Amino acid sequence: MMLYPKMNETRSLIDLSGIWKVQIEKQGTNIDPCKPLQETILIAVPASLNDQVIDEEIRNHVGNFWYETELTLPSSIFNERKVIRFASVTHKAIVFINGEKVAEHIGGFTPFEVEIDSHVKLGINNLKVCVSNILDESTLPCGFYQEINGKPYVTPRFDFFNYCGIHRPVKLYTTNHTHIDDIIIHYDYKDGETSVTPEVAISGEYDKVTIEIVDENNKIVAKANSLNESLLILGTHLWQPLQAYLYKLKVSLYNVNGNLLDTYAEEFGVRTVKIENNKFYINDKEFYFKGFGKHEDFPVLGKGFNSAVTNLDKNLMKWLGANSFRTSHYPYSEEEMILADREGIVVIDEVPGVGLFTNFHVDVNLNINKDSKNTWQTLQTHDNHKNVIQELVKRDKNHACVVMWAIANEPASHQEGAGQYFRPLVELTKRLDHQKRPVVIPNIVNATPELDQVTEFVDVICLNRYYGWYIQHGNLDLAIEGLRNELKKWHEKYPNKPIMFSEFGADTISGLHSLYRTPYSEEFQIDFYRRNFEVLDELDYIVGEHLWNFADFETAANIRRIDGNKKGIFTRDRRPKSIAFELKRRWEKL
Ligand code: GCB
Repeated sequence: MMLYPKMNETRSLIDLSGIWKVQIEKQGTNIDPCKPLQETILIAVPASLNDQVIDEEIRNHVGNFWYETELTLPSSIFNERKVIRFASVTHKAIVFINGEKVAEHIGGFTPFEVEIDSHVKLGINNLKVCVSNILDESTLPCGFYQEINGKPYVTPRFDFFNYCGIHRPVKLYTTNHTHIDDIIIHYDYKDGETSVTPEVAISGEYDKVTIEIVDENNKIVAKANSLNESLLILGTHLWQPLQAYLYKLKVSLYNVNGNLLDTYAEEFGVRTVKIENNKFYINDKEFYFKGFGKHEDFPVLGKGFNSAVTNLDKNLMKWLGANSFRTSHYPYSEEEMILADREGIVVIDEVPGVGLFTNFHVDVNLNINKDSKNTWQTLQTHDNHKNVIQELVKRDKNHACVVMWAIANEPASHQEGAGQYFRPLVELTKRLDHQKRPVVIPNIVNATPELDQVTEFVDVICLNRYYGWYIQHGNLDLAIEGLRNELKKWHEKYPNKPIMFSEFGADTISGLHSLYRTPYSEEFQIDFYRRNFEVLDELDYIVGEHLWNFADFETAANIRRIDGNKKGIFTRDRRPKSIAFELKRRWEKL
């Protein structure tokens, strides 16, 4: 159901990127999807809408944005099965073709698609997408929704700008009426041999199927003529961190005359993941995570996909000697995952399970609902949470780069009910994932070893910790003492679980220098990491360090956020702060 769209012998692909029209649905207006939109502005797709306009009201509009374009179908593809696929629309989308509703999707970071044959005609068709950016206590991410004087407001319970729009490519692809819906690549590796058992979902009639595994030289290394056979790769080239090797598994369907009906080649890498005695292993070698929590965030584009930015980020990570990142705090573009596969970059793949703490606000003094009840009695996110896990595992299951799933970030895991909320979600993730990869829930500082109720279910203890910044601000001696104490407690409680830093960092204004090495200066950022690294290097049960953040990023207006979050190792436009060179020296040695 969710294969990445590709062009090949049997499939055509049309990219609908470009300039679309958008009408902002003002309060009290009623937009008729059968009629052309009124008072439209021009907006580029894919990209966030917010930073393309010079209009504060549009940038901060809460509600619906109606997108419109022409969907022109040439006769060369008209008799094929036609599917329109949205790689992501943030956060909710309702799709209309020629005025008729054809699809609806909730969740701003995973793809959805719909077959459109019964709704389209040859030539020009009208395509509209009603995009909503509303977040509330049932959505992921989770926001606080209220109406003041009849006007809607969303206060994010998370620390990044609530960008919206059609963020990733919209594509039309065709297949034969008989087609391959999905491929799950099960494999079992032992002593150089890999037994591959593909699970293929097919719609329609066919007479013959072939499955081939092709290596990087396009040489067929294994072949089968039925869906029930396993294929054997001899002398397997393993997918290794920073030394990727990718095979292709190619499924082809034929009719009785030997005509090719459909074919699809899915890339995959062979690697194993294991946790034993508080160590993390990839291919039976100890693995130490060096890298970042990131964001999809760039000037002008907002959260829009851009292949050059994605590629630059990957090159910057490699330049520093990083080997991994976490898709904080939502699934990233499929193209970024494909790139990570190809370059051997290890990924912790995160769902948009952020904001699950009703008392959370970036500025503690501005806490929107101080007297709110227990998080788990207040939120109604469980159904959407199951959905985002399902959609992410479905999308990313075959990626070699994915070694762990993060099913939330900083939930109120110290509050009563967290265990009941998360236990079934951890189980669901493992049930859905054919590789049973480890599951993590990056932990918030409030959820101390004494109070936390979810760590027993997770495989690696991921800590987001800001000793020296939010705790003992500016006093690094006391900070690392606190850090040492806390780590000791976690380790005593869970001696067999590895611990990693999934976030730690300090806001740093690029170009700000201080003889006294004070907070916000580039010198302080260096000291902050030096002292934190000192602690990490002492402890052999620590399996990784993900710095917060790869780059500065945009947030909502806030007294603690002057032009966004400045904890980047790079600025928002990817210039290095001084720490970058220090980090490069450390990671190249580690
Ligand atoms: C966190 C959050 C992250 C924030 C970061 C910060 O713990 O997980 O989303 O941006 O702290 O900088 O405060």
